[in-house]
Amino acid sequence: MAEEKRSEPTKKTIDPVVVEMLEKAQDEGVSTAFRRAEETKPCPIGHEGNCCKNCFMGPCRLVGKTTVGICGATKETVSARNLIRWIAAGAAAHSDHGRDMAHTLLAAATGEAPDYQIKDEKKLRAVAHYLDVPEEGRSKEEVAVDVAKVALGEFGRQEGELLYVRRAPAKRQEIWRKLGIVPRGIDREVVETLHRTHIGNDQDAEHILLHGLRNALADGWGGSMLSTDISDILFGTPGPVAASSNFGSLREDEVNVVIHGHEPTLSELIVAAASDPEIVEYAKSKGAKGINLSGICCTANEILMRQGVPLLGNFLAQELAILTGAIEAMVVDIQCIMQGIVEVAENYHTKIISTSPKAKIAGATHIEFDEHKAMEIAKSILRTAIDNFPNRGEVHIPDIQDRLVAGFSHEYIAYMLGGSLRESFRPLNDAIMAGRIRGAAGVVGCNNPRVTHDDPHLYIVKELIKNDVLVVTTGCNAIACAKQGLLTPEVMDHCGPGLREVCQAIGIPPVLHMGSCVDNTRILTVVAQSATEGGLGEDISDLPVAGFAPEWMSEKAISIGVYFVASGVTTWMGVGSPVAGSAEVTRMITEGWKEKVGAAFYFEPDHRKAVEEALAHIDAKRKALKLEEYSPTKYAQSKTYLPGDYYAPEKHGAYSLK
Ligand code: XCC
Ligand code: SF4
Repeated sequence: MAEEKRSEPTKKTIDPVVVEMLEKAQDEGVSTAFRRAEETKPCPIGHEGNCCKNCFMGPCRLVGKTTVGICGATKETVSARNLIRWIAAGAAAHSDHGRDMAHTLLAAATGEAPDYQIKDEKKLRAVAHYLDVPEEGRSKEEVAVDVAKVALGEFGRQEGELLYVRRAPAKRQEIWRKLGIVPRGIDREVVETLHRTHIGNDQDAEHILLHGLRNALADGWGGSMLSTDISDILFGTPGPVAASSNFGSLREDEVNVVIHGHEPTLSELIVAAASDPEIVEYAKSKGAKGINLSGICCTANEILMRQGVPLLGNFLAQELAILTGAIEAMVVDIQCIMQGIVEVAENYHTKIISTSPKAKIAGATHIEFDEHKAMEIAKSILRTAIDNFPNRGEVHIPDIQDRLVAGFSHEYIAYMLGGSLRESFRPLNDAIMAGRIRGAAGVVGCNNPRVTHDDPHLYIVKELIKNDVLVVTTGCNAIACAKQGLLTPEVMDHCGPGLREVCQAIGIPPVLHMGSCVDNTRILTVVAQSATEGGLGEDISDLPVAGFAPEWMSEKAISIGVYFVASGVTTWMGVGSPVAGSAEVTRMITEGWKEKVGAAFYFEPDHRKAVEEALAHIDAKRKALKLEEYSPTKYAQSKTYLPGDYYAPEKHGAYSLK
């Protein structure tokens, strides 16, 4: 090992915990994604979208003198096809998750899954209205059965329009109808993408990309939105909750169970089971003080928002968490689970427990989840973790944690703005119109070891709030923000004066944690309601807003980015461009989509430039609306900020925060 070249962790991340753990990984010769990213350079041909492997005459690499594939497909065709296949995969992942939520709702409502209840009846009845399900005078179970069935029908719908399309502003719907990109059925659009991109089919890049927009809309205004809604019905619509983040949330004297993946279905029950007296007693019988839960990726965001369970870390922390030697079990469900965790876990006592019938990992322990016996399975998972506690070796837990406030559903934001009697987005629109808030931005998405971990995420969020732009965040960006204290009241000090004043008056932080990746649809709802509230034009594309995915890597991130754009929000993706090989496709998704749907899809690896461009974009939108020109010195020069204005952990109860 001594011969091996050491890399400098401080160049790989801005998170001190990650630095500490990367040092440990090097000391112990454990391979992580950070190291593998150093060793495995991206294939330059595929990186730019110039490789087609859609048939076995190829794969065709369109580089140098080769400008077309064996079948004659051009760079434009290949590049566009590759991009929309990513959309299909991303939309499929989100939507299949949504489908499972609908199945769980149906099973809960018919009594077949007795461990689940309808926790949020108000939300159920609201969703029933969107889905044309009669609800007056009917029991919540009756309504839920129909809501679940209609939701499931949306996946298999063959004709017409997805019902949720009507939740978009009228003008937006018109744009979609004129272009012929209103999604007809969730599954149908995914299948059609695969069909169109099969050899010898759709070979007009512009036409291919149009369907890409439709497929992404089927995710945003279909599968993902249903997923968020049904999760809220089953587990409650989130409201503010205080918790902690980072590896300091692990406990040396307790059984540490880490929940990782995307679905709340099982993890909600693990949270409940962890405080079951019988389970706690069992943990004590093995020498532990109790059970300590924490989460990674979006399962973490889900159970943070509703249960206050601490966020351990984001995507790139999954392998490093195991290196602490303190984790008895990492329970994974679906999506963003690196196969690498199994190999890392072989060096420690940690058990990787896979649970989804859709996702087994070679070498992991599989305890398959079944919603009909959910609690029983949750308990058996916890017992397996407890049994593993005596096998612990040396433990190294970095002593760093931060506090956070999360749980800003769009319902809660509306309530917060107007109170329970007149929930509305009026005050937000007014603040933007007056220039107190310059605009708003959604900053979301993954980690990618091709860039300095968390650096683009944090830079962009900090720059935006400094410039009076309100930030909403989800996914791994939300976790990055949490770990660096950006979801705390102190962050008010980094805000522009106007934004600070508004946040104090309403009692919100300037960076609002809105949930998991599927919850990006909460952002769609906010922009849709803001656009229809009045004063800021008539359509989402009129709003002074922007989207960012600074460290994206997943196909889901592409689908999210494209449904933002298709909905009218110009979006900046970081890292690099998967269509760089085709100037023509690059033009089509920027200038071309701006003409078609009123928003552009940019890939900008320089995050400083991305923020500058987005601020200019926000100002241009303000100007088009004839709003007052934004001035950073106009408001709130008296510095009246009272720390702790909105932060009241004793009111919301913090899970395991000691
Ligand atoms: Fe996965 Fe949702 Fe990306 Fe994080 S952000 S790496 S997709 S966990 Ni959605
Ligand atoms: Fe090559 Fe065409 Fe086959 Fe793609 S579809 S691999 S470009 S021959």
